[in-house]
Amino acid sequence: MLKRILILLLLAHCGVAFAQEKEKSGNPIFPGWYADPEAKIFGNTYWVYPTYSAKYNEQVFMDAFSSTDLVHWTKHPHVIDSSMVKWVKRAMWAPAVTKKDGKYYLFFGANDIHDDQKEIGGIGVGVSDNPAGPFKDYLGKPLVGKIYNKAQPIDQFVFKDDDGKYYMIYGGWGECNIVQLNNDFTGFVPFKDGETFKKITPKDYVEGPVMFKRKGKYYLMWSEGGWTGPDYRVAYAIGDSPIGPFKRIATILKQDMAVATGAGHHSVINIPHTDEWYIVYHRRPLGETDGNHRVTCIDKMYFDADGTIKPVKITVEGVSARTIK
Ligand code: FUB
Repeated sequence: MLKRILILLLLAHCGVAFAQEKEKSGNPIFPGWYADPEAKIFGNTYWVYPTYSAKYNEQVFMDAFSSTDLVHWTKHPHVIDSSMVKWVKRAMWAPAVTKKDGKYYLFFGANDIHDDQKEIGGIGVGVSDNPAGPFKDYLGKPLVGKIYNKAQPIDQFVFKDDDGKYYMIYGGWGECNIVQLNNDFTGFVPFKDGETFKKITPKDYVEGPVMFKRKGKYYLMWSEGGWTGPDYRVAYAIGDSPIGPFKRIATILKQDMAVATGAGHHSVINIPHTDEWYIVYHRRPLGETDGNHRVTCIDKMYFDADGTIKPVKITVEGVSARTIK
């Protein structure tokens, strides 16, 4: 009898431990090769929009993932694809999603253009009534189809300032531009000095810009190194306005030889009305060398009292369940 009670107690204990373990997201947060994750909060739901990490000719769609607690994720297949955007042929990269006036806009890079005289491609926009899509082609052509300031038109990020202005920060090939979007996202508003495509490239910038505001300061983050290699990483700067100037401060995300390599191209989420921050990024499992074998992960991001960002500890276990009230 005593033996049976002990076994029951042991099983109950294992059950509790298992349940507690389940309350962590784990890393990666969902299965599959997915990179460049754009994490957003719409209402009480977290959304992640990643690049489908495969050969360029296979990158003709994007999936999205949603969660109400950061632990359990639901896949939304093909929220946008090349059947919805006729000029897209390949290399759909790095979605950036924003909500405005009840509509959801998904900005993406496509076709990996190198010569804007001969190729059609660059940064396009999809629009939907639902964060799960389907996102239809908004313009019928790229929003940015030319190369300005030597920045490849890819890796766009949309930032809304407190005054209601929307900015797009973008650029590959080691150059970063900022533009102010017009009211209906069909074009741009020039800056006060007359410039439309303003170069704000910080030292060592490669691609994957992200901007957010905290305590009145503008944080510009970006990826450095080569995305197919192990030392891909994220660095940042702090400025007093969206156009900077931005002086590189430090690397805050990088490989950990005990956990994963190539940690980079990220986004951040801030739980509304709190100072709780998460970083959502891709990395390569230990031992993987295929450039496209990238997985989407989440960890906590913390600030020091002076506003600088603490180096992120990348983990296997991920983060605890966090619902939004
Ligand atoms: O995923 C395709 C490309 O890889 C992105 O546009 C780059 O930022 C790099 O992450």
